[in-house]
Amino acid sequence: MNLLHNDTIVALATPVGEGAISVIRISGKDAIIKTDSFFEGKARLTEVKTHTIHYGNILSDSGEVIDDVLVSVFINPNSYTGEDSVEISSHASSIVVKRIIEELVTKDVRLAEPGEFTRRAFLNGKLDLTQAEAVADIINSRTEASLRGARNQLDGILSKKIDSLRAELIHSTSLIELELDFAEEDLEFVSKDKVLGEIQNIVNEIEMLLGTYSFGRVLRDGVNVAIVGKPNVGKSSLLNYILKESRAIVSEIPGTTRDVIREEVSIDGILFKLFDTAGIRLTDDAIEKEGVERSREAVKNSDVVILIDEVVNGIPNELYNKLTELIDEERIITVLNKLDLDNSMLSRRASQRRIEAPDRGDELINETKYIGSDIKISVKENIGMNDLLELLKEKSLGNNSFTEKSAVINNVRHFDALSKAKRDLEEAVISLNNNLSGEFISVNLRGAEDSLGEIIGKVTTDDILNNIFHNFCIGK
Ligand SMILES: Nc1nc2c(ncn2[C@@H]2O[C@H](COP(=O)(O)OP(=O)(O)OP(=O)(O)O)[C@@H](O)[C@H]2O)c(=O)[nH]1
Ligand SMILES: [Mg+2]
Repeated sequence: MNLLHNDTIVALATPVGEGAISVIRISGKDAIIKTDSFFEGKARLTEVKTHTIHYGNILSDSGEVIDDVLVSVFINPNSYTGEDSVEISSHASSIVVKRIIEELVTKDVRLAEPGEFTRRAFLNGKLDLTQAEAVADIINSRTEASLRGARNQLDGILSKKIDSLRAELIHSTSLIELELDFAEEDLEFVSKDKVLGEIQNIVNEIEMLLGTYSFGRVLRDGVNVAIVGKPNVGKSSLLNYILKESRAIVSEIPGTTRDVIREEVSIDGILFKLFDTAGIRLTDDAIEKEGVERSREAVKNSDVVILIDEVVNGIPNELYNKLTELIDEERIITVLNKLDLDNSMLSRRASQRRIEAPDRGDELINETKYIGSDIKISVKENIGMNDLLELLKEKSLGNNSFTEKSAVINNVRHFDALSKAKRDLEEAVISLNNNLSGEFISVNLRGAEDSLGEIIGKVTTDDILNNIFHNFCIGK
């Protein structure tokens, strides 16, 4: 997509369909004049001040009134895109909207591509790239935490951080290049230690940002949680409890859930995508086998797995080991359910993971077959459920101290660019320590500078832009 940036574009900015109002957005050098050419109101739009609203009729080519509307006028550079822009608020009828846009198209106004308004805002310096990405994140956010995270990015918290790292880097590079200009042979750095310290400092900061990635992703995309275990242990009951509705069928017949059931719920503003799976056991039943296969897939795609069994059984070691082949041990929560059936009810409270004999008859105790659990609960009697939810949040967010107010990265583009910058800087440190020629060091520093610049859009290519704006909706 190689778009002209000075033509005039139009798109519906509000959802398609019936409603109170639709907003049609027009931007580009002829936005005002073209709108004025089919608008009949008290004032000529070409003569009004910026940021004013005007009531009038939109007329068809033949002079028929299509709709009465409010037109907002924004004169460059004081608009979202930085260009002359107009917003027509019409009645929200798909026919009205269609006719207004068609009229504009006959006046050589082009239909906008997805994200083209925001792309222009970026090209005109209204937003940097992380802010443009945040606009898409705000639109897509489905929980309060993801909204706050995106809002903070749009406010420029991440941009400022990257910008200041880049400025520090440019400073170090200039020190090195200054030496290059003066030194003939071996660089006798007056400032070698200083530069090393500066670069190391930037590396540390980058590492910290990289460390926020999983938190940022959780904020933005939510957490995938698979609930797995043997049949009949209460997986679907747990799902229903968390959702606060009887979504999955619960029965005393083992093998009730055959397929993976996927549901979403927001807990404290974080989106959890829950996958209730078919009970895992060896079986000849073809459907059940397929269900078990799907459970495996759900586990592979999850961020956290809840492995559940009954207090009278214990967590089966074999199943636990199988899970660890698919997912990191750190991300498994082991839960023993049906604590209400345990006569002794020894600990009503959550017990931390420890190797313990399962609570079953002496003759069945076999420490190699069972392992201890993170927590004991009863879904039925509501015992330990809050502790379980807390544990789930803790596993999902990790025990880090970031908040939505910290500079946080949440997208793979930022992660890759920062990783590359870090690699370049680490090479520069090695070169410095080995007293290699300043030219080597300078190349690495410049590479890192470009990577940081890519994040905020100081350095950019059409490919990067196309990739980003391609995911936007039309009209944004
Ligand atoms: N006593 C007691 N029964 C429970 C508890 N939680 C679930 N159950 C019962 O255990 C049985 C199985 O529950 P489900 O939630 O269907 O179990 P599941 O793990 O989804 O089973 P499958 O889908 O067959 O793999 C049902 O009769 C539930 O009522 C609990 O905490 N205590
Ligand atoms: Mg079930």
